[in-house]
Amino acid sequence: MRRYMITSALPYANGPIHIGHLAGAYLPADIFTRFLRLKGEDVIHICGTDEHGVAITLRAVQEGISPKELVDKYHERIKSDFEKFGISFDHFSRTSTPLHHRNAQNFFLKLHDKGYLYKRSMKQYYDPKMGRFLPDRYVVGTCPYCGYEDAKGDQCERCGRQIEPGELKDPRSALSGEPVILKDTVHWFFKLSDLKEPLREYVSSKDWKPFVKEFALSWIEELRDRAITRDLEWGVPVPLDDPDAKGKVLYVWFDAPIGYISATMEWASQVKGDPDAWKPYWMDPETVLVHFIGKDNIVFHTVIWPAMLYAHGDYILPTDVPANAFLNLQGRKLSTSKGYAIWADELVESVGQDIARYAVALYIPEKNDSDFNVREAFTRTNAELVDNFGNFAQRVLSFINRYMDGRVPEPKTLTEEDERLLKLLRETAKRYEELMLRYEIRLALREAVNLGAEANRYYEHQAPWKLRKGDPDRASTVLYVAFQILRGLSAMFYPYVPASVRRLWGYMNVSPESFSDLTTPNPDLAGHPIGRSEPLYRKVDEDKIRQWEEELRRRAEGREPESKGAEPRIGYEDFAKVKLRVAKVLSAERIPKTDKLLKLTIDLGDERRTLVAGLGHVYEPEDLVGKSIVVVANLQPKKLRGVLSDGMLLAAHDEEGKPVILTVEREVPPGSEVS
Ligand code: B3M
Ligand code: ZN
Repeated sequence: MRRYMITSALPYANGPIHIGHLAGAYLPADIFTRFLRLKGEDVIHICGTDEHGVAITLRAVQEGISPKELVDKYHERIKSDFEKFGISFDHFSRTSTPLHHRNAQNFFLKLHDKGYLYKRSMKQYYDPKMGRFLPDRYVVGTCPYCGYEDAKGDQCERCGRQIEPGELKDPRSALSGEPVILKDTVHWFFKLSDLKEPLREYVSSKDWKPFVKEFALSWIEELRDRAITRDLEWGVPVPLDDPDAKGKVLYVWFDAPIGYISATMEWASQVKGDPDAWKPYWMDPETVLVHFIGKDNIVFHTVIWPAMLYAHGDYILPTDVPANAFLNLQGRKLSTSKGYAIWADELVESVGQDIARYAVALYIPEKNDSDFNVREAFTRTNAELVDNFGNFAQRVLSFINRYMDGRVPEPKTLTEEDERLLKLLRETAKRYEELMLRYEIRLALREAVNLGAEANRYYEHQAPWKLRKGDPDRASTVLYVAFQILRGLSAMFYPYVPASVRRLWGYMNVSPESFSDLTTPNPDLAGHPIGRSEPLYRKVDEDKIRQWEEELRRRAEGREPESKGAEPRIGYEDFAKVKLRVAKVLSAERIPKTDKLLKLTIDLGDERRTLVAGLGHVYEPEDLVGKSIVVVANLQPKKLRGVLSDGMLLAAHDEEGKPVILTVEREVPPGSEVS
């Protein structure tokens, strides 16, 4: 048994979780972890919300609430998003806890005491209007190289050059739009340049994904000391008795990864009930420490965090950092701020947890950016999960229930074809396992799907429903083999679609044994009683796929949401433009040569008006006289059959479309407002 410490990047507590987050880190981490658990390894998967940093404070300003209110809100939301998606953390914490603040401060002090930190004065952009220092990327100005006028303070998006503080011309604040100044401030720097050698050695020794390793190595070559404190009120205060430390907090990327350790400590005391239980996970060199992250976090996890751990000295360094590239959606970049995403919760509500997980798992951007296309995603899920795996399960179990007394039959003579299939199961499981351990989560799934397809072909070809009468022994053998394969498939599908496989295990009456048990054909299963089964999945139908396509087009174009029935909603302001009033009908007559139109004279309190209404086929003119009706009083007048209609009467329409006029429930004076 090996010990694994698995982490997923701590999401910023400033927005809900969407499929880009899930595909980039949480889903592959969950699949990997579930696989290890099923293998019987000692594994914990830790996560939590990242609640500090400028991104949080700015979002709080935008939402008009305090940073504390913001992180409380999104901590809960994110936690529930993950639960809905079936991401099974052993513990989900947050970085605003007192325990974490203490840990981050102690970590800082340890590096300080060991001489890895030094204080230095530097110039930094300052927004006099907002009264705050600004991170470089919140400053815009003219690029000194290419003259681009909207260059960011750290990099020009047009020419791609890095820009040092002070180089930007006419710098302005991206927040207030006002000119910014460079102001002196003091910060603590981490002597990363001293650690080049050990870091290079560390990364070189690793068998990481090539793009991760190359990225880390090239970064190490350019390694410079970095400020690890910031001028901000929100965060972990710098724990030094130094007047310069006042008003300063630890840089969010310094405290956040320490959050992995804090969360594990919390798990130890709160979940395990043993406050020391976290130690082997972070201190024993035998532990496999794995960080699942998106590619924008590579440098922090492969260079800076290992440097922090190395400098600290008490902890192990990451064993592997299986970073993923980015997920796009219908060919476009996802964007939380622009609302262009599929959110975790709505996807699960729409298609169910396992269909959602499967669809996203198909697009884990393991090597390159990938593009989630709803039609393709659901079509493939329908074919691979519902038709291939789900149907096979249902066919085998219902056949056993119906014709074999609900017991896995005794095999008679195994044919070459039967043996081939059982062998294929063992071989597939082996390849699956190897791929999984290399984080080739998509390829591992291919193995399972291919075996499922092979099993369906076998079943179809053997056609036990035909053998049942003429050759019952043969039918028994086929069902025996099919059940063994199904059991193996269940283990391989489990990490991807855990809830439905748990249901399946219930139907099969097998307890979730280990991966290797489940994927090894077991002769003792002959005679094993199974339970009633139900179909595992429902397909995503064409209507739903179209709805998603339309909805995503709408989001891409930034159009307002439309209610069910495609009715666009209006705001109250729009409604308030319509002036509705009660009117009394003074007289009514038919307009000659029409069969529907009536000309009404109405009393609006302070004025009389004429209006034309298409009621003549339902109402006699005299029925209307004296009635209090409701009219739109501020409609543009319009001529109908030569009569100017100045207003419009409201009527409901019955089952046959015939008008039924609106009246008031109690008499009110003519002209009364309706709203
Ligand atoms: N919160 C960045 C991100 O969500 C950051 C990850 C922290 S992991 C220690 O992309
Ligand atoms: Zn430029």
